[in-house]
Amino acid sequence: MVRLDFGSQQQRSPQYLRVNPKGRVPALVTDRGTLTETPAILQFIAQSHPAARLAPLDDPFELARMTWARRCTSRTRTACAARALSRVIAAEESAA
Ligand SMILES: N[C@@H](CCC(=O)N[C@@H](CS)C(=O)NCC(=O)O)C(=O)O
Repeated sequence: MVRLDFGSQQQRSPQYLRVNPKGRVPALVTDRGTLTETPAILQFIAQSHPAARLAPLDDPFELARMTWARRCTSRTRTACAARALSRVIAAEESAA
């Protein structure tokens, strides 16, 4: 995980703009490409780690409802992504 310092505008640095040309966080670099929108990142994490039970993957309606709710709560999305990622990292570290 890489933390950016907004105070020094690191989100606009040439290095970060190569990761996310929009200059916004979060961004998740995966083996298949980079995701730059929080709902997509959350869904990717949840589907990549089903055992962590981060989303109702077995209920298409509930998953759709949750995805829409995430889009509507713009201020909390980044915090949700960080929390979900932390849970996955913690679970993987304790399994290692
Ligand atoms: N549509 C993006 C929005 C992300 C976003 O606005 N992130 C804010 C932080 S909460 C940001 O990076 N701001 C930096 C800036 O505006 O310079 C998403 O859903 O992830």
